[in-house]
Amino acid sequence: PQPILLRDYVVPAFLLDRVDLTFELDETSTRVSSRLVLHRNPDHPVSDADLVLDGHELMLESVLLDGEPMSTDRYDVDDESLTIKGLGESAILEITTRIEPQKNTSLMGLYKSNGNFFTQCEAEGFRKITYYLDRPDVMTRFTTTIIADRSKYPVLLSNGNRVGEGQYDRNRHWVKWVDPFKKPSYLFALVAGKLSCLQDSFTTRSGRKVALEIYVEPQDLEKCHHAMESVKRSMKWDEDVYGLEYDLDSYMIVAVSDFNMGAMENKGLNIFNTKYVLARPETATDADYMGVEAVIAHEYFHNWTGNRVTCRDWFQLSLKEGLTVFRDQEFTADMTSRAVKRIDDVRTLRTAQFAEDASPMAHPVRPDSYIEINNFYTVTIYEKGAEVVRMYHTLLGAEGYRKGIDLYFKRHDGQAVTCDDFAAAMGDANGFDFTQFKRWYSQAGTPVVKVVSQFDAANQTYTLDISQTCPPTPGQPEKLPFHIPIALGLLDAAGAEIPLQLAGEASLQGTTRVLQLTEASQRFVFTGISAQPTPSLLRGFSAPVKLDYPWTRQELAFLMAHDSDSFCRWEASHTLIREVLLELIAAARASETLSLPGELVDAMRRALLDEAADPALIALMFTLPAETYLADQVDEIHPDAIRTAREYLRVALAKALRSEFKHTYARFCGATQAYRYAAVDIAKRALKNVCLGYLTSLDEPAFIELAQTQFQQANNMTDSQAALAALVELPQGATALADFANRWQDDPLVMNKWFTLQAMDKRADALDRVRALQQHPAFQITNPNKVYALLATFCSSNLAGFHRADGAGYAFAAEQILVLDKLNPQVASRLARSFNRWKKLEPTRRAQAKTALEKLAAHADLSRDVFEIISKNLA
Ligand code: HT7
Ligand code: ZN
Repeated sequence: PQPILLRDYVVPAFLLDRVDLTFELDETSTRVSSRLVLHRNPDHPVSDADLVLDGHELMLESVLLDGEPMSTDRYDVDDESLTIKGLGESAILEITTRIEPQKNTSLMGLYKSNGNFFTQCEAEGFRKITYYLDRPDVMTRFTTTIIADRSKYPVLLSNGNRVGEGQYDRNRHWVKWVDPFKKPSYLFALVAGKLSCLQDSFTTRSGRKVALEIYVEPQDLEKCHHAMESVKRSMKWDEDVYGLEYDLDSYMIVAVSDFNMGAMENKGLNIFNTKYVLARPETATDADYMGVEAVIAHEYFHNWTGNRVTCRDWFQLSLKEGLTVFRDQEFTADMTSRAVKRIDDVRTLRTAQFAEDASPMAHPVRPDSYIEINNFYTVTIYEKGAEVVRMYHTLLGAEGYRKGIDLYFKRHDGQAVTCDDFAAAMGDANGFDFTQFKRWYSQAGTPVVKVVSQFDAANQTYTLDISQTCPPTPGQPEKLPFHIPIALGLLDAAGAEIPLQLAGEASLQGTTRVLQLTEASQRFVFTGISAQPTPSLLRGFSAPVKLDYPWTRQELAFLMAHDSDSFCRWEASHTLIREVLLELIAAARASETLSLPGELVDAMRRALLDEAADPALIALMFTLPAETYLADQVDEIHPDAIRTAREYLRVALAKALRSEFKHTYARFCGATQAYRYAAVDIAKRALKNVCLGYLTSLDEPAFIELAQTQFQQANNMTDSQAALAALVELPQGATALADFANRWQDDPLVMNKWFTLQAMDKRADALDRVRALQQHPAFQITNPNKVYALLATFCSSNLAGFHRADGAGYAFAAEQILVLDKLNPQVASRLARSFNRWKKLEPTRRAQAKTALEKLAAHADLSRDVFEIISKNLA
């Protein structure tokens, strides 16, 4: 397959005035009739260009031009397109195709799930429904009529407003929808089936009443209340913070259990993975509740950042995704705890995105080529893209950022635009030059920022020499300096913030400063500093970089206790633990005796006993970095050494702080009796369950009993899952797992947790367990959630299990990838990414991984999705 290049972008040859669609849904095949009203685009460089409509896996029945059947010599059809030659300035085309949704396992286009019909059109799924200009810069108004059996499909939904309905023939009914807003095809949606609806309403600040409807399978209706509250909170927040109101009369959400991603922002008709809609305390954890709220917000926010203003082409994907993730992150920060949210996001960024940036799949936030666009819904586009938007906010301040956003909507409402257009609006609204800053869009890789400090007592100055480098990434051997905002503060010996003044400034300017690093290296001199301070650097994680500063362990412990920036307090603990773990990994590799440094124990003890601190923050301090994150910190990956070191630290901390963990567990044990989804309660549960995890690692009967009691008595899934996780690898685990499965066998989302816990099993036979679990009646390979819960978790997160010394993990992954590739290439390609670290493995495993990759590459009929991942890994 040939890559698509950004530099080849050409405006469309034709534009659409309107499109009318009619769907006749049926069990064996669906007929789709489309009426396209089109005209030539005066901006296209070729004045008599052919009309090339995208289409894939369609059966063409007829083509009419201006009401007359077209003779077959006036058009060409191949696997990817329908080409119509010799059109004039304008035309009306009527095209009828047949498709077979019941055979569609890719979950792109129109497909069936549990007997109901759903669509997924982003990025290029609409071409699996009908021939069309399936590109985001072709925006038009859609009218959709759906005809279907009334008893099997009582609910018929599409975008916009319902304008008519009636009986079509004896068994079939119809509903007609009109979407008043121009949109690209990727935002089209259709749903048909037996669904129940939770209804509510929201009155916008200008006084319009919007009907809110959540559609789910009937048994799930009672699990939708949290989602509904989340919709209302999102609508209110977008009005308050961005001044943006909802624009249709109704906002519909439909939940589906077979879905490749989290959710989809189709205009007025969002389609969601059930995982991000359904929640009640007994079945959903605190993390699930937060996930529902965040994804609902994310999709709702897309109504403006994505739908009203969309992307010109798919290279600009981060224009809508990075911006919308930043918006949902800030929403969650406002709804819960800002510090905890920031730490969570930074952990994701470091664990997943920094890893991607260091892998053969590294790409810029605005890629300049791709083979399969579905492979570019990545942590780089989403999470690093959000960091880029956050940096505009940091550089401009809240007010300047809002001015830029307002100008962006004023200029581009109803348009399909680029990341450059966004940067221009931000710059023009504030008189700020973002020329260099835009390198964040074009250069891949994680910059390393090195800081060297010097205190001069005689002159009372404190000097920071800050330099930046960025490692090479595929196709980009050399990088130019980035424009990096570095927020920092200085603490005096008592832990108080020092007011800051840079040389050349007339006055003190606050205690947190944002320095702008634009050169390869720069010097910043603070004046009026009378004693050696402790620097608190990269406050709030002000840029997506790796920071290199030689703090001593004492300084890190000091920052943990005193920094006024909560993120940096946590960061200090993380740095301390990472350093200790890296030493332990080296010792484990050398088969030396492992030992726990006293400074770490003391600092962690102080943190645990600090009753004034937010328990959520303490819980995060005690959450050890993931094995995969540690794998990215070493030059050569020895999975067993990483596991040995991490497990040693866990048990050693448990032994050293046994009574403190016991005391803290008891402190919070009864503190959250009746379940409430509230930040204070979530924090208490988090710390209590962290303590339980450490205590059970001691393998003492009293603590195992504690976990068993919690497991049996829990009235919420957070506590139940935490207790099960604590037990799962112990002899008592088998009974607990069986009880859990027995209770929840009919709840697919809960069973996903059961699969995930077992996929993470640290015992040597994890692979055999995973293989056995594939035979469990609750596992279906056609359901993406199940594949992610069991197979992807094992291959991507169980470091030592997947990277077994005998290579069996690689052979297993390769076998599953081939099976999945025939069913659902997107899911197969996600699994293929488990090989992304292979070049850093120790030699034996590296050779085995390479063999597995080469065997995969030898299959001539791989999908573009899997081909791209495998070929880039082998390049
Ligand atoms: N914008 C949505 C992307 C999406 C998607 C992409 C490819 C294949 C399936 C998909 N489902 C959803 C999700 C979002 O970012 O909001
Ligand atoms: Zn999105």
